[in-house]
Parts: sequence; C-alpha cells; structure tokens
Amino acid sequence: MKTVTARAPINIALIKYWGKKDRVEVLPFQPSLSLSLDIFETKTTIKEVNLKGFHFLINGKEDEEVKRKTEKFIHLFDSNLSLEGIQIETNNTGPTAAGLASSASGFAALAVAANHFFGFHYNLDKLAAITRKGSGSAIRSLLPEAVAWYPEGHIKAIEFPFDDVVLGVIIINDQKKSIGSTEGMKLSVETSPEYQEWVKQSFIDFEQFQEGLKEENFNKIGQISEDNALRMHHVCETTTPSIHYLSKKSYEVISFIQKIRKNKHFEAYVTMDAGPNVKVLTKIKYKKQIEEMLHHQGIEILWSGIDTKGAVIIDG
Ligand code: 2P0
Repeated sequence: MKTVTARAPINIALIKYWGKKDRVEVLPFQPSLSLSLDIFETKTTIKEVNLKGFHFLINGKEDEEVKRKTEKFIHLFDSNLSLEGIQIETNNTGPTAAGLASSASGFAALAVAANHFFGFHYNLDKLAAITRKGSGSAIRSLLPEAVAWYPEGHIKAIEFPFDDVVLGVIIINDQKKSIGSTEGMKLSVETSPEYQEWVKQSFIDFEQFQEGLKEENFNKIGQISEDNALRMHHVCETTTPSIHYLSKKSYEVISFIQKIRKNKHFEAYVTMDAGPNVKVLTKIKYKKQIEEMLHHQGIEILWSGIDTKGAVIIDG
C-alpha cells in the first residue's frame, strides 16, 4: 500500500509578514525574510489504509477541527480529490514548552507530502501558491536556511553566510490568550495609522538586510531584525482595538538583551512574533553566558540551529 512521509521545519521571520494585500490568494503587503530552524519539525505521513472514509491523527490523537482544515487544504490541489481509504498522520517533534506554532511546518509538510502522494509533482512556485493558503508563513517553511517571501507571492532561497548563528527562544508564560495573527493583521491593515509607514519601511529593511548578508555583517542584520520586530509590535499596539502580544515580562527580557549588547558587547538581538516569547538572534560563542545570566533570573532559553533540509520527502 502506498505511503509517503514528508518533513518540514518551522521558521522565524527576521523581517516580518504582517498584513495581506490579497486575503484570498494570501499575498503579503511586504516582503518577509525568515530562518528555517532545526529545533522543531513536523513529520506527515499520507497512506492508503484498509478502512472506509478519511482518517486523521495529529500527535497520535484525533482532532475534528484540524482534520477539517487538512481536508480543505488537500482540496486546494484538486477539489475533486477523494480521501476515501486515506489516512494522514502528522506529528510535531520539538519542545512543546517553546510555544512555537506548528502551523508553518504543518502546512509545509502536508503540502510536500500531498504533492508527491497524489502525483501532482507541482514545481516550487505552484506548491508555494497552495501552501500559503494554508498559512501565509508556511510558505517559508518549504525551503531550508534563509528564505525570502515576496509580495508577488513567490519564495526564494537566500544565501546565509554565517555558520555560527543560533536562535534562542526565551519562554515567557505570563500572557493571556491574545488575538490570532490572521485576525490581528487584518485589523492592523484596516486601523493602524502606522500601517503605510510599516510597509514602506519593511521594503527598506528587506533590502538592507540582504546587503548585510552580502557584507557578512552580523550586527547589521541583527539590528535590522530587532528594529523590524519592534516596529511590527508598534503597529499592533496602534491597531484598534489595540493588540498587545508582548507582556511586561517580554519587555523586561528585551531590555536585558539590549543591555548586555550595550554593556558587554554581546552580538545579540531580539525578535518577537504573535505571542509573548522573545527570540534571541546571536552566535554560538555567547550561548552559554546568555543562558547562565537568564537562568540566574529564573528564565529558561531553548536554542535552535538553522535547518538545512527544508520541506522534503523522507520516505515513499
Ligand atoms: C511572520 N507572523 O512573518 C509573522 C510575524 C506572526 C508575526 O506570519 O493568516 O499564521 O495564516 O497567513 O502565517 C503568522 O501569520 O497568518 C506570521 P496567515 P500566519 O512570521
């Protein structure tokens, strides 16, 4: 019986995506640029089974809502596709404490597995156009290392010249559940007076970040990333109703990292997404000291390297 397994990494954007210019095609207003990370991956198996109907398991359990979303996503390939006698199993492997959303790696792994299993064999552009309809940021999990996603919809692998870069995830648990990113970015587009400026500056950040990569200037890419993330959160905070993903504790951790950069000359920069956790972009040589300093304050950090595989078939 036929079986296909794919895996995909999560990704963290250093130049953020925050707003769609086309919500049907899922086209962003601004280019974004991410790193695929090896801390967490999704493995998805699609197989033929001797059972009636369509079967779905996520982390070993049934989940009707995710099952429906999965079916809907598969039908983006072909609305007439039958899932009779098919089972899809998806597993997220990585520290659950990291609070890293699995939707990006999930849709990327599912897209690659379905493309192969059902015999579509679409090229990257076509596959990317389907994947981003699952979740915009999932498109960037199709490729390893550094990935650019353009407002026209396509993605491109970007040469990442550093082999000593790590990303730490600082766990901050003191936040109530906030608005989801899909709804949050829609409100920002509609109401934030800073939105136009954010889009304009994102294009500049995207260009300058790539200059920094060409110059192999880590401090340049770090500073651009940090400023871009803080600007995105400013857009959220100036949205009506105001969106606060960052908590008091998040801001304390951000200040702490900025302080060790200033006082100890550590090359360490922060980036934050649609939640309170703070991610630290730094180099291997600072890992131990940053970890110890945070530990003294009762704060935990989990480290990730850069994923070198991207979304690929690993079996079948
Ligand atoms: C990013 N985020 O670039 C930004 C930064 C969150 C903050 O992409 O509506 O879940 O499915 O396209 O992909 C999260 O947005 O939103 C996201 P949809 P998605 O990583």
